[in-house]
Amino acid sequence: MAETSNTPLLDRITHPEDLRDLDESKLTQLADELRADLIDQISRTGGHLGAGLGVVELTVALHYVFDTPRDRLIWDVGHQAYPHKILTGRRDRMKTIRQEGGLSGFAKRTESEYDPFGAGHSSTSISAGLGMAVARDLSGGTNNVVAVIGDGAMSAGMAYEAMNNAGALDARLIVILNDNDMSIAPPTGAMSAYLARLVSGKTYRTIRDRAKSLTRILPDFMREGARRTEEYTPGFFTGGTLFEELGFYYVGPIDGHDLNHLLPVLKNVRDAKSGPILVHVVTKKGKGYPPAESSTDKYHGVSKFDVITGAQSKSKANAPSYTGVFADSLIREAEEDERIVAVNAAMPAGTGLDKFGARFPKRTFDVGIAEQHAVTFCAGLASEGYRPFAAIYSTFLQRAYDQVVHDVAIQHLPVRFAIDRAGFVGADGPTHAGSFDLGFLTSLPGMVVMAASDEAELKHMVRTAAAHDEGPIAFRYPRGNGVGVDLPDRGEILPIGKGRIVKEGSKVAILSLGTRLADAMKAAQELDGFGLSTTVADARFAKPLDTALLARLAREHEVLVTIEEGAVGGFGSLVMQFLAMNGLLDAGLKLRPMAMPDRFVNQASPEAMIHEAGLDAKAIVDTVFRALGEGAKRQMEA
Ligand SMILES: Cc1ncc(C[n+]2csc(CCOP(=O)(O)OP(=O)(O)O)c2C)c(N)n1
Repeated sequence: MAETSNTPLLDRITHPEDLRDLDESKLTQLADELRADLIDQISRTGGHLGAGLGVVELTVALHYVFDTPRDRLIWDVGHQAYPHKILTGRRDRMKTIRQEGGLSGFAKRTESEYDPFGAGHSSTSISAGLGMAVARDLSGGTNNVVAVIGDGAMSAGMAYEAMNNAGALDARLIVILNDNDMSIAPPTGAMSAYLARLVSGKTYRTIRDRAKSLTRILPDFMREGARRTEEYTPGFFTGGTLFEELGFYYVGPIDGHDLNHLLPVLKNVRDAKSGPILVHVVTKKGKGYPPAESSTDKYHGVSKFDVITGAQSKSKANAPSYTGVFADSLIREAEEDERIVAVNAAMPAGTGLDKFGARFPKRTFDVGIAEQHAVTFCAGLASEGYRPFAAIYSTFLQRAYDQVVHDVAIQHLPVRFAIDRAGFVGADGPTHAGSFDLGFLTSLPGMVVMAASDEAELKHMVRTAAAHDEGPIAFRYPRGNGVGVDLPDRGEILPIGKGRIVKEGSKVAILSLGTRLADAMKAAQELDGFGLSTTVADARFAKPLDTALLARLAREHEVLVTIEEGAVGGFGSLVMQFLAMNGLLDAGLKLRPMAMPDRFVNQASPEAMIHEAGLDAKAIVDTVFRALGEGAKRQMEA
């Protein structure tokens, strides 16, 4: 189709080079079109919306001012990078975002040269950017490095570790602090209050009074920049902030939705030839889409929705979510025991602790995106006789591993780890899959590790954890809804290290840990149908192992399959170790430990990921037949 003057600007842009050909006066129109396109696209697919809406103007301005991809642009977390994807050659594939074979919901190196660094977890961008800046300097390069980080992500220690290092190295690095005064939930903590004070101008005013004298010691670019920028940004000032103390030039706060503010400031910092600079940009999460702006979570993550009303489609679940069952069970226990306290790291709704917090506000702590601190904070609480539950997704607990080892496990402190999103999580893909917790927790001496096979089991495990004061204890459960079993009013205390037989058989045994139990039962029925009498057991505990049960299953069956939704090196590996060391493999038991494959599985529906990983009922049946020999199935079928 021929281009006319009515052709939307966005349709003329495939890459940022096209954007840079536009006259500056056209950029506001482009931003408006980009915002409308983003809303339209995400209404059809679902995904992260609020953060992207908040950085539309910033994205346009960054690609206009900087020479991407030569200049490196790093998006922290990457959930706000959808507008960036639209402007960097991926607009036609936005309809595939977060789906099998489609675009990732985060920045991803393998997806585009415009994504110089992948993410999914927060607060990594300044460190990565500093590495790139130092690499550039070592190799005599001249490109810019820009890291965009949110105020929520700024609550994590890693951001400060990076700034501390950047200040000392005096590296030429630009950090854009995208301050929308929101994390996934309203932000918590002193840092958030500090940023709010900067924006409201209380700190600013005193500093501004000093600003004129400060210009004497500013580098030339800042002096000129300050003079020019003040014409556009009355809030502009420099000097005296926390960021300055860390060795950054601080510029801001500036209005992140006004290109007349953004463009001159970004040009100034681009042309600066000095050390690290932090530009404090104030934006609104959900900007420009009223249903997002007015909702409490600013449409952080949405399912498909109606653009006119903003109404999101709801999944029809017949069973409660695991997260909900965890929250209800913990409330039930906390009613009986006032030493129970609950801690989350910027995920109150995701972990269900918003509900717990409504009931027990004084016993609930949202520590910000600070998983490491959350764990040691819990260790401190436990050391004083409290019963802390650290509710952290499996994937984010990875970040706090040393704290789990050093502060909790070595001191035998009874911290309870409620590990949500264990196993595949679907659309968020490999950065968010809960793959490794079984491996990294079961290797720790004294750690008790449970996995719930259904929502009633989860209830039991919450109670068991509450009652366990002998040392640390963890229980994992998946994303999504339970299987629909009846729920008791209160869970039971499970005997530590004891599994349960769910179905008796004689030739094949399937020992399942966690939610693979339903598929294990399905497989068993199929195997029974082939005349292979199959036992199914629910291990409940990955640690300590139920050694009596293991010995029995090993002695009384020809094939023993273990299955878990976790990486190699977890439950099955422990079982194998135990059986081998106790001579239980010597009689020829055909042991088949089934776990996730040794590669990162890309996003798809959780079922598709389980299939892809070879952990569904069919894969169990196939594994059993392979164990019994090539001809076994044909023989059975004959
Ligand atoms: C280590 C880690 N913990 C938790 C999360 C979950 N998470 C994703 S986005 C987000 C909020 C980020 O807030 P902010 O940086 O201000 O970005 P915004 O969404 O407000 O633009 C959180 C907590 C994460 N991605 N990584």
